[in-house]
Amino acid sequence: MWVCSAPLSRFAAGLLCGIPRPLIHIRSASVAETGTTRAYEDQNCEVEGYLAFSRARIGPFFQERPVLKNPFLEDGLLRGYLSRHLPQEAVTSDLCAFGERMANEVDGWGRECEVTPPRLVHFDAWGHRVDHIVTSQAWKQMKYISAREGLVAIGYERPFGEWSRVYQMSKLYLFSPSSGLYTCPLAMTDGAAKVIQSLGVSWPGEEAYGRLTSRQPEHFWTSGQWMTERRGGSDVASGTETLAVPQVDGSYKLHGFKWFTSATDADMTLTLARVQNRAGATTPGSRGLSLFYAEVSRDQEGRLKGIEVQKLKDKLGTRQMPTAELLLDGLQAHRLSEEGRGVASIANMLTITRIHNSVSAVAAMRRVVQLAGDYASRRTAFGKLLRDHPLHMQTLARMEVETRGAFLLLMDVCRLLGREETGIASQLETHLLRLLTPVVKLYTGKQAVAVVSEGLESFGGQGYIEDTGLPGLLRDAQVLSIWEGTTNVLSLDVLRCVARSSGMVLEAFFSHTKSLLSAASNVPSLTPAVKAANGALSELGMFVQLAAGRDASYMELASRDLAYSLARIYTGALLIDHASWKGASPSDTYAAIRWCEQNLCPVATNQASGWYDTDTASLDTALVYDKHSQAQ
Ligand code: MFK
Repeated sequence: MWVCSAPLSRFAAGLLCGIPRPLIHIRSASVAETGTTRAYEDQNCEVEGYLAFSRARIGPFFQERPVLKNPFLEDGLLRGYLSRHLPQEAVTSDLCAFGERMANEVDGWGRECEVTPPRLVHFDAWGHRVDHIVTSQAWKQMKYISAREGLVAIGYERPFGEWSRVYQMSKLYLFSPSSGLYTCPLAMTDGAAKVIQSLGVSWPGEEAYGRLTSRQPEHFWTSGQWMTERRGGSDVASGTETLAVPQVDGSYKLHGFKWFTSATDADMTLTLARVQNRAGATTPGSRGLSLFYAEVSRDQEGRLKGIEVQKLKDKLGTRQMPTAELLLDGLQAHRLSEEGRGVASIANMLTITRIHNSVSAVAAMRRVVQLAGDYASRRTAFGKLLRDHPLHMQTLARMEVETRGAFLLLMDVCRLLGREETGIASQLETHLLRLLTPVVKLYTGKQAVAVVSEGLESFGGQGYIEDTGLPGLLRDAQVLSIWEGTTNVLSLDVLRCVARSSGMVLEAFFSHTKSLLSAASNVPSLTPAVKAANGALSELGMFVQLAAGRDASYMELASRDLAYSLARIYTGALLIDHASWKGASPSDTYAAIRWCEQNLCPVATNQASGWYDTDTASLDTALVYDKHSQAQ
């Protein structure tokens, strides 16, 4: 207990020696006794004889901290969505217990992963090259819990049939913000299992598949996804230099340089390389790439076989996770795909990792909204709690609307994935899944940065302080729009799938969105939202008609706005659909209305303003490189 003693008072007074003495009067118990901010404020009254900045004057200063509560119980939309679509008691009780673990146990490990980042030991004490990536105990715990909780396994055991992916991703969504970025290796592990499964589970991938989908921690493996080389990560077709040299036993030796490899402590990897023919020649471009499987192992001396870890990357965020530059110097590997079918074969992995990316994005938004809401119920400013300031609540409500929309978009893609994997997806649903996978990834990746940034601001200066754990949320969010395809690369992927399907993916989009909206058209409270979404859908239809006659550069300039329009309109329809469900809350309706008040179809608006016209590209370039100054 902190008390003001008379001797201390006299000592302090003696030290002052002529300096004007502040007046402090202590009339209440200490903060530690009462535990309230109010009591602390009462202390800052007047008492004679204290130094301006002595301990007694400053007091045991503290602010209320936001408390992480069970993220399952705190998330009304998640629980509403599940009670509508997957109401099984086994799911609810598992997610509730898992959420409890997040709040009481796992979140602390996640913090430990952040403050104890991995390090690379190149040589042992005797000069032997070992290339050990040393990770924290907490990081290892994450691997253990991932296996035990079936965070990958659920997607393959399929305990709830077509809804198993929704269940798995809901669990990952609870795990992600507390996981110390362990969701990254899990994304790649899930993606690798999916690729092996899609190519047929047989040698050499058979054992790996069993391990990737195992619930036994000692058996469980994680996988890498080594795609990015020195010449860049987006243009895989021309950037991949790694050579695959055939061996007499049918295996290959890989020689190349992987420039970004995430979670490099993985047990195995999938990677792309160019098969060298007998004359030493390779096929350029995408058609020269094949998909390989390699295990990461050590020789008897402890050296990595066929791999040298050049360095660990020094990154803005995701510091919990080892990201390395690797020299592949004769790494033994097995070809999984047909020759030249590498990109098409790894595309299954990209679909899965892009959905995982969206899980992390939406989970980051949800986490910051939850913490900000909790803080607003504790923190007083200008004489009242933050939650009693309407402008503050408006800001949090806008974040909440973004988060809800993103959540429903994500879950719908998980639903579609589950239907496709269980063989019950219609042609329309298969098209929707192909179209919406890049859309959900690019849109939620961007939203996450905006919402998490706004969330940090809602804590005032504390949001900028490292040991609150809050800045890490923003740093980690920033990668979500970069890896697994940047916003622009994914916007072009949207165009590519429209073209390759001869527009069928768009037809599926229009058809399904219309049916969602017409099902809700008899709900009076949703009328403004339905009207806005229908209007935006018509605008999009007109844009598509007009764009049919335009050249590739017009479409390229429109592609990002097109992807945003698809995301906003479809999400609006999902919010409306959810709000029209009989178990929905008034807040579900309010969120749907608020979402649909924004510009749902920016591609139509910007098209009308001439943003994609022929001369725009050169004007954009001139603007970016403008060196003209009035002063010259
Ligand atoms: C929190 C968790 C987050 C996850 C953590 C993961 C950490 C890992 C970090 C990384 O590894 S980041 C690096 C990830 N790299 C990328 O995402 C690459 C970005 N670039 C692209 O996505 C390009 O669009 C692509 C490399 C795919 C373009 O390559 P190509 O060779 O020009 O593609 P092309 O010729 O259009 O398509 C080749 C085949 O693939 C076609 O099949 P077919 O030959 O049968 O017609 C395409 O249909 C198919 N394909 C391409 N993209 C596809 C696809 N299929 C399905 N979905 C797609 N998205």
